Amino acid sequence: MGKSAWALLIGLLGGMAEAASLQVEVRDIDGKPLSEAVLWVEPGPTQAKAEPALMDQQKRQFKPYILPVQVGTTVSFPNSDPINHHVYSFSPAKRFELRLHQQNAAPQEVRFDQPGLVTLGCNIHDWMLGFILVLDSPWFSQTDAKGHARLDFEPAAGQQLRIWHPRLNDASEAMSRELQAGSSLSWQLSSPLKRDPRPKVPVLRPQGKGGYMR
Ligand SMILES: [Cu+2]
Repeated sequence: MGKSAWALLIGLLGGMAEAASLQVEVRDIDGKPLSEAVLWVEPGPTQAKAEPALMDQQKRQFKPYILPVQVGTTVSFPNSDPINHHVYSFSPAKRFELRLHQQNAAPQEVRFDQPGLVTLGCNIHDWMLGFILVLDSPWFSQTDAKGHARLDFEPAAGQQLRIWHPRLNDASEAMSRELQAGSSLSWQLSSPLKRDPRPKVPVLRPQGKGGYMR
């Protein structure tokens, strides 16, 4: 094969994005599985499809509690409760407020165009707390009840696996790891988890004809 043919072949191979899949298991310092932790690989491609996502209001709580999205994602905020919510964020990555009226009103949408953590609250229900983690990568996943997550990504030099959860002690170990060749990774945290920041949700009290209080 001539020199130019080799160059062409190498060029073709280099251009082929080979997908990899990584199984991650996250455990706390006591070996208990950590669920809902967000894991992602960065850097990722800047241009990738950002699929729409949903942050619902259910039983006077945000659902899901933690929502990872890629930069550029439009998140819709439906209201599944028969009462109003007044959702807000003061986070620098995205400041907004939404008055969500009773069930069946068309959901409102917010586009998240900057990476960062967006903390959600509700002006009517002080205990409501939720997070939208806006990531500069389309390669993310979340741990299940067993602390397991599967990440699909395209390997490249210099990539890191990163983790976020509201109970992680970010002052401690680096919240990122070099990605090593291999298909599974066990990540045991080396410092204790912080307290769960979620305030207690008051017990629902029926009022009148089956409605809620507030
Ligand atoms: Cu509310």
